[in-house]
Amino acid sequence: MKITAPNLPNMPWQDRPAGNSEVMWRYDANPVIKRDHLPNYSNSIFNSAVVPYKDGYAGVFRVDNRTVRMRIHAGFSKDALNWDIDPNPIEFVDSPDEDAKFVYGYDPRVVEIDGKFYVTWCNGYHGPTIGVAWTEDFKTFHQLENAFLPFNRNGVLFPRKINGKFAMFSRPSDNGHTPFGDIFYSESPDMVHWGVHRHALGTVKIEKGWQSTKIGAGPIPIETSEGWLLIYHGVQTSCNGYVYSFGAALFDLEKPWKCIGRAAPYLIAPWKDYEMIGDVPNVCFPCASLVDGETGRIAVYYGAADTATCLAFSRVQDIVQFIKDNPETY
Ligand code: BMA
Repeated sequence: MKITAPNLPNMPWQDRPAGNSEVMWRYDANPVIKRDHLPNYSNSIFNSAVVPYKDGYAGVFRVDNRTVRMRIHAGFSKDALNWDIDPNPIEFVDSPDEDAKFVYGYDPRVVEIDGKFYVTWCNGYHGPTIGVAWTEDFKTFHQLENAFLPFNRNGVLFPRKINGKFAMFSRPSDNGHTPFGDIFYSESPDMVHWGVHRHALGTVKIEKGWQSTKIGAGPIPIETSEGWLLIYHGVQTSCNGYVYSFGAALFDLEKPWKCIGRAAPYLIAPWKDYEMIGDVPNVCFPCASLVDGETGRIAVYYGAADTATCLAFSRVQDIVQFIKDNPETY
């Protein structure tokens, strides 16, 4: 299987522990970024995005500060484990208009497309919608128009143009703790005007399972010869509230709104104390992954309990096989 990703021989990695047969396993030193990483400032650092940058890594981090307001901060790392996060939030420049400025920021994603790094995040505009900006150095961030009408969350760009257009998954929602939600696909000629919307993936309502309430795209989709591999979160409504897990699906390379495979079981669900205990209990929320194109090693960055940032490992080939071996037939 061919994986379109750079070679990252120095990316974070741990072999599957002896005796473990799970498709995905956790970093044994989780959380990799703790809630108090920015002393006297951060309340929590989670649902954050990292990418390869120069001879190391860069990232955009969701930092809720101690007024518990949601901000996004840039950061750099040599090894993608030890992060130097700017204590000051990103201040966007060039916002096209008063009506398209940064209001708040959460759940960022980052992707490199044709040499520019694009950031999408949940921005405020009469409720949540998808903010978009670009940077070349993770110091100056140029803001573009919000991609969609409110309410929307989980805007996740594809890593290349598809049929000549930028492409994005998103999840239309409401203004609250949305109790519904499917993943849609949209395209744009210019990163400003988005249209040609297609329904891509729905919830699985049967027996109130892990992805029965709502779902949302997670890390940037990974291009493989078998299709686009998407890791996405799914939410179940339990008698104790929402439970956020994550799983995997494959989409057609040319028509990425067409799902060609989806695993019925989740990859990771909140089992560990640091996923079950925190500001919002029972949340595993993936926003980024690093993939080594040569070996297929993947490190998924996910927010744990809306408090800290964690890592889990697998191989892209193994996740694709897991989808094939455990198909959701609903
Ligand atoms: C979602 C977002 C995420 C968060 C999750 C669980 O609506 O706000 O940032 O991780 O809820 O609280």
